[in-house]
Amino acid sequence: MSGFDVIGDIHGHADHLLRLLTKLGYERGSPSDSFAHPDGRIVAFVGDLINRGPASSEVIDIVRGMTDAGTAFAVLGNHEFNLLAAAFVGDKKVLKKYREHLDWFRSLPFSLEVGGIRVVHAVWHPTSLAVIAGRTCSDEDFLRRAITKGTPEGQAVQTVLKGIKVSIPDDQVYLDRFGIPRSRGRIRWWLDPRGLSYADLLFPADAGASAYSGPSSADLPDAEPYPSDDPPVFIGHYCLPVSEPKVHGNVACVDGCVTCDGVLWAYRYNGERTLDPVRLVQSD
Ligand SMILES: [Mn+2]
Repeated sequence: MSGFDVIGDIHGHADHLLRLLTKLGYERGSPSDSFAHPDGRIVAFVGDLINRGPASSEVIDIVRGMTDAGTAFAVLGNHEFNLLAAAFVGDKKVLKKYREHLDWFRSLPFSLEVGGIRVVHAVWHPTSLAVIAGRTCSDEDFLRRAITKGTPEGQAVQTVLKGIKVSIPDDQVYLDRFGIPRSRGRIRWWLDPRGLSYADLLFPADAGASAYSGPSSADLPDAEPYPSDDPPVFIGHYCLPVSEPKVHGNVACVDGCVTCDGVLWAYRYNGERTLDPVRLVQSD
């Protein structure tokens, strides 16, 4: 089997993507001019190709070129989904540069299971994935339901693309990396939350979180811990600081927040069942 290189949220930073692909050994080929690896390796993109950075169009061109050529897969991120939701309701603020790509975004899957790995933007959540199995936003009726609050499809998409959140006690409310106060925090969804403190559970780690108190099971009715013998799963989404561990057994988050820290991350996967942080690669 040739391996996979899983690349984190790019958010319009085409320069980092180009440097990372080159570092990983991908080369621009002919005649398609898209990137391919001489050993047949395949890239898996975890979603959130767009917004924040200066060159979203160039990022889309590179990723589309690779998926068209069969040298990459991509799943949908919450930024692409929000764009599709805005376009669907006719929001005039949808940027012109994205309009020609809407049908392609609509065709992207929410999750992938290929070659022994699983890829999803935020949470591998079996109950939610069962609700949206085989569906994409190309299905207009599905998209309408997915952007409607209170529908099973809407709830499933929220969980899979945005994470599972827990309310944080008032005295632990914190400012996130963008300076936004957070009274709810994303959790390490792969863990069994029973008996864990807020410090154990919040992802990324939150310096203000209590190591002595944690949520009750009733606060986390949606938690579905990830079995340690299930296939490796790769996620993006969590905007992890450089110092935050990214590999947790058979779960790896490759989103190191290229916008905040100027680093785009990848994981070089070669068939191992337990993931190893030495296989993480950073853009230079
Ligand atoms: Mn993101």
